[in-house]
Amino acid sequence: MGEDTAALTTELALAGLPYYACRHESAAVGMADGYSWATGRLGVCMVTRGPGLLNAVNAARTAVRGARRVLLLAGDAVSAGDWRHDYKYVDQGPVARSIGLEYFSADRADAVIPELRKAIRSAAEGRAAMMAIAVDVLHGPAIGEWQAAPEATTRVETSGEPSDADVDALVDVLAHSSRPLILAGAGASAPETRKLLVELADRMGALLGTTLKNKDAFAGHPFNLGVVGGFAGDPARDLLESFDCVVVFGAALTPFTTAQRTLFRDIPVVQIDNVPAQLGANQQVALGVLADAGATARRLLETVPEAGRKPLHEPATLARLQVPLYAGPDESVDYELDPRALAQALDELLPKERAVILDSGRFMTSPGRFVRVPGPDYFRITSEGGSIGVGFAVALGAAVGRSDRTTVVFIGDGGMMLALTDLDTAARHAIPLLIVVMNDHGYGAERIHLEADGLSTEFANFPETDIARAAAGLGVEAETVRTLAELRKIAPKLTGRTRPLLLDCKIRPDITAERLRWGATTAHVGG
Ligand SMILES: Cc1ncc(C[n+]2csc(CCOP(=O)(O)OP(=O)(O)O)c2C)c(N)n1
Ligand SMILES: [Mg+2]
Repeated sequence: MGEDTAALTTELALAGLPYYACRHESAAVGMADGYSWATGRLGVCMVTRGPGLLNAVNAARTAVRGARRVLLLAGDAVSAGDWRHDYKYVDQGPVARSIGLEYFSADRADAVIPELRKAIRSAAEGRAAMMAIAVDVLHGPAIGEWQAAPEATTRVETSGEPSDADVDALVDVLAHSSRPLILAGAGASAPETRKLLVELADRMGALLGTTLKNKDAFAGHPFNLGVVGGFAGDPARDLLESFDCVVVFGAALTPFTTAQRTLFRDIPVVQIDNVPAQLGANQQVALGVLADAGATARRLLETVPEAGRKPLHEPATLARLQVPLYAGPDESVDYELDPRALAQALDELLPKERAVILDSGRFMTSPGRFVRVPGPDYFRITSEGGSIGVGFAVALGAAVGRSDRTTVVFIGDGGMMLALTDLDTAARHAIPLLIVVMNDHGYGAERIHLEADGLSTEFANFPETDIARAAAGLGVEAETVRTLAELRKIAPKLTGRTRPLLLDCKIRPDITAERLRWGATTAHVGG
């Protein structure tokens, strides 16, 4: 709230609009983002002009980069006047545009409705938008009448069929392969497409892998290899070099998926995508097919003959897919956990119907690799804008939007210290978010860079912070966890929650789940 938005906020809340009052403006935007991600609906947030907007930009950048359906409302300086003595004055348009927000504003009452309609349309189509209304207009009489809200046109896959020539070329490549991998990205995440890809894998003798964005799309299927790339689990790590061909459906083959371009260098890569710029953009491909993932899978099912030999479907190979995602040792000590073993234990203990959201930092690899979700709609990383701390609010918003499932956020101690303020929001609104702090008392990601530079990590380390007590002080039930035995003891608290719970998990700063690379080195790639 500010002098500009206080009356509007109050009137909207009194009119019955669901209202969640955050403390930090960045959290307001993050919550709108998370709500929209979890529900597919528009997420609306409101901040005060000037400093409120400046506080909001970090999460707004994340929403822009993630193409989220977010509408940010704010006040603006009076429509005409001398702003030299207005401390809150900021030229908001350039600020908003510089981070990629679509900017709309009204300095007259009759401009409010038309501009707001444009802003809503933009946001609903995934171009996060800001609408600023001058203070005097906000406090003055309304002009015009609101018609039904503009239709939110969600992006749908087009019906792009592959050409006959492309289908022939594809069939030809596949004829030379006996150990194929089907790799499905976000462009192949529609349930119908997933079903077709499963049938195709069966026909071709292929295994089924996904990008991180499409994590666990094939969860539970015997051919499921899991995530391919730096965030692969241990079963995939052992098998990823045994393929002789990769067919990529709806994925951009980013360095995340190719583990910094260490994967698939010596085998034919076929890429199918309905975005022309995506084909071959990140990695050279033997064949690029401009078409929809689903349409192409359907055509292949009509044309590709049943494979004679299916070595990848032999029991010995399929058994290797069943080993735990983390198959290494538990190197916990009695006061600090091995983050890999912690993630694995939480995978077992968290309610099955769980949405997992990751804040950013070195810790991400453990929950990212070893905690499973029911499907891709249940998993989100929040590094789109490169910020730490934003994921906490995204998770709060997601938990508000989908009370039918458990929402869990994994966050580092650095990110949590930035987001601490809005633990109060979680408590006040009784948002049943599970917060897992991966606490290595420092900036683990920076330690990696400093070590690589041969420098001391002294200034990336912090003395131990008692985050559990800080959380309790803000009204959030919290536990400090130093051992797996302690975790198991409090496990009953993880289910059936009606209020937030924070676990301050003390982890070893000297251990991390490696982000995988193949070939010369398996060293962690810090980012
Ligand atoms: C807002 C912001 N500040 C700083 C950074 C730089 N940064 C990236 S990762 C990281 C470490 C975060 O520490 P923590 O949340 O504890 O995660 P860890 O790497 O220790 O697992 C920092 C400071 C950033 N990306 N965003
Ligand atoms: Mg840390």
